[in-house]
Amino acid sequence: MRRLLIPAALFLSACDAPVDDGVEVWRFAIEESPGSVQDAYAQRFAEAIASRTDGAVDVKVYPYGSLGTSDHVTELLHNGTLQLATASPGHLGKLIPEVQVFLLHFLLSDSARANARALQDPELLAAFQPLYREKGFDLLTLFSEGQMVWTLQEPVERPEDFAGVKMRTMTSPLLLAAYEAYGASPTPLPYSEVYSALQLSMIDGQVNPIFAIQEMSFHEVTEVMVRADHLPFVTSVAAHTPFLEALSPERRALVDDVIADLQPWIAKTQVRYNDERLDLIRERRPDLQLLRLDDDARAAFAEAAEPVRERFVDDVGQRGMEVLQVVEAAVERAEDQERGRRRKRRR
Ligand code: 6CS
Repeated sequence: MRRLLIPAALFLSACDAPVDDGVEVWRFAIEESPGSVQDAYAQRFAEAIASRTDGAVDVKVYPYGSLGTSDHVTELLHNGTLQLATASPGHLGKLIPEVQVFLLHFLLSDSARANARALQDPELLAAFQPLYREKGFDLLTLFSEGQMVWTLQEPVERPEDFAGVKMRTMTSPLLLAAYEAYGASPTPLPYSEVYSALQLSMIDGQVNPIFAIQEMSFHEVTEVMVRADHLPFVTSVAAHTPFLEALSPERRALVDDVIADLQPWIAKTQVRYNDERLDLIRERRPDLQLLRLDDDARAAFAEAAEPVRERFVDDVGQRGMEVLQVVEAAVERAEDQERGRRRKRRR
């Protein structure tokens, strides 16, 4: 991990949150820029906490870059410099290998509603909590930021079309296997280096939800966007465990309440962000080719991706197998419940 220069004011001695002029400060770092889905979440969380504590707690949001890369943010959460942070499996998988289950293609649903439901499944959350705890974190929630879309120089309609394509991936090791399964040449890079790597043709493509493609201007250095509904971008919100444990029971309950309240809101907000940003991309790059893979093409990718599940279990071991089963069951339940909801509405 690269060395990080942390602003001196961030150094803390205790696990208690710092107090500034009588106001308790909770530092919440995100892995994205202002205007992103994670920023919307963190700002809304901050507003809710400020209003429900009558201003006694100030949640300060640190956007991507202000504290380094995702790995740096995770390190700062671990040592208690931060109280709260988003931690995405695409990077966090290096520290908690089991979270890489959320990087397996075609495991989650192609329905945003079903994914939102599955990620709140109590059994699923309970399976991950001890894995976070072992590393000194509390898992507060998981949410989807929308289906990831491939941005490429050439169209890809079958797995074979990926042969030799230099794909940027996030830094969790399983992502290499995911793209090698399609015959691509994956290159892990931090988020901040993707635009220049595309511009300099060091990579041919990358994969992210649409709002992120627009926000990071990847559409400027791309010819084709391909939507396969192969994987929603999942993130987690985590807290430094000693910080949570030092909270009064009322404050602890407040955190849980606010997190629960935000869940339906973020599920809708991410859909809106992705829709709006697609319109912006279309406006700014009318020549950009937009491809949506049909069921046949998706089935070919799903088949090519299948062996990566075994690879995940081989690499991660028994606990990998367990979380895979838990996630599969949660997705099945969520899809059933969504089908039931749609049937009821039709009646
Ligand atoms: O691609 C990445 O590295 C990043 N993508 C998103 C949408 N959020 C954070 C993550 O680090």
